[in-house]
Amino acid sequence: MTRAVTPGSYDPVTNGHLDIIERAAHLFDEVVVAVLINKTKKTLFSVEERMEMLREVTEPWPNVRVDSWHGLLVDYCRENDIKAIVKGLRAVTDYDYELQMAQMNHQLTGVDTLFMPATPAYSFLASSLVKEVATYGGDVTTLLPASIEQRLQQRLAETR
Ligand code: COD
Repeated sequence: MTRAVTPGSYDPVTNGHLDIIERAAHLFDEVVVAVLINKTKKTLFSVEERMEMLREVTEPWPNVRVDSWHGLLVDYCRENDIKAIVKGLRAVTDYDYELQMAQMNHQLTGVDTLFMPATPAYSFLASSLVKEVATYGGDVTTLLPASIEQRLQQRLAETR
């Protein structure tokens, strides 16, 4: 069985993330979408909320499951017999950072990272930008699944 992981913060999941997850689901027998827990990073949604949203929007793909992890990604891969990390690349700026992580991860355990070019329509898309635009009333309806957009608006209203 070929198994890959698509790690991220997913705070919240965007159409850009989903595009990569769907494409990975067509290439691997199983794809694990792993919410990586970084206690120093302040998030809008809890880990459980982010996982719940991911489960909801990845329902169309039966070979996709959602999990969370605190620690090194390479340890998650080792414990779950995962041989490939799949990352989306939006621009050259992503590449610099991602290349360094990919090389470090390979050096640590031999796990490989596969880069998928972002679909041009989503290449400007980042969860942080979506949150910023939505905070100031900008229209983000085309950037997220409808149910996620509703939850984002609700959370922003609660924190105002
Ligand atoms: N189009 C295509 N791909 C996209 C888009 C888009 N519009 N937006 C995001 N992505 C992809 C990128 O590949 C990105 O890496 C991934 O989705 C997740 O994005 P985010 O923003 O949810 O998550 P980040 O960037 O905060 O996540 C970083 C990780 C948690 C993946 C990273 O820090 C990590 O692997 N940490 C694990 C700890 C570890 O092992 N550290 C040592 C590393 S050497």
